[in-house]
Amino acid sequence: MSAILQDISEKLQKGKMKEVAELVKQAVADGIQPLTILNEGLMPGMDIIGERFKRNDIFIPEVLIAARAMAAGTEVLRPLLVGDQMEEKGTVVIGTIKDDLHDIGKNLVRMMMESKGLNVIDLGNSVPPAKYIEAAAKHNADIIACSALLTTTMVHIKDVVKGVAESPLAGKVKIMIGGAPDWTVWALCVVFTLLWARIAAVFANRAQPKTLNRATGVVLVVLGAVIMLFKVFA
Ligand code: B12
Repeated sequence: MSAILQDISEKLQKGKMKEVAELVKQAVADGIQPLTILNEGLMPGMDIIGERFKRNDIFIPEVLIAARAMAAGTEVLRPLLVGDQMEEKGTVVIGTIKDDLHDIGKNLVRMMMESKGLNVIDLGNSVPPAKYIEAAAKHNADIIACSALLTTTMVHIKDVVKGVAESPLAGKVKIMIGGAPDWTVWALCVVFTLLWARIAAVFANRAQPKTLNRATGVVLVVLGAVIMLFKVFA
């Protein structure tokens, strides 16, 4: 890692908001690619914060100030990553799911989507499932994107899937989910969503009941439970 990227990572960990923004500007001026600054400067800093938070080496206030520094850095990169898009390729409604306040990853995904010419409607954080569906209908969206970082909040994603399956948006809007810092959470998210999508589809009578493969659902749930137990007790 170059010295300036290392410096960005270290200042981010210390929560030095202004210095991170200045260093990011400096790195841009030095000709370092915005994605390199993001992936090799800002993100590694946040990863270390995550690890230290997990070990109880630091606590919420330190994480919050590091998160603010990360946001200051990504704001500098935002116009460079997003660029000028002439033609809109579709509309995405994005938000962090109900009761979840983590929005750094969601904001990055928004920027990446905007950089690809998508019109992104950002609903912010702690978004109730019904609000995604209302917004998607209002803006004629092609995609609903849900971010969830907590094991306790990811379960609300199934209500988005269910809500879409039971609304006139069924079959028109695609649902993207992401944001797990931990692969167990992600695996469980996928399991719940797939399972719920199947159940909702059958109840809504929009799929042939014969196509419901119960064995797949059972295997996914068992797999999710085994992964979770392994993670908790290993
Ligand atoms: C920053 C942070 C906070 C900040 C959030 C500030 C903010 N504005 O976002 C604060 C201090 C508020 C916070 C609070 C809490 N946090 Co916190 N937090 C983190 C931390 C350290 C970093 C998250 C982050 O921003 N990462 C950087 C971004 C860029 O990565 P990302 O979010 O994963 O996003 C990327 C991908 O996942 C993906 N992505 C994200 N969203 C989406 C959406 C779609 C559609 C797609 C396709 C992709 C995608 O793209 C992004 C770019 O690559 C993580 C640890 C970690 N390792 O992740 C814990 C972590 C998520 N927090 C955790 C916890 C427990 C909490 C609290 C409950 C703590 C408490 N006791 O109060 C509270 C909950 C508050 C709430 N109700 O939401 C746990 C969650 C554990 C779990 N399995 O549930 C973690 C994993 C820490 C840990 N190891 O214990 N937290």
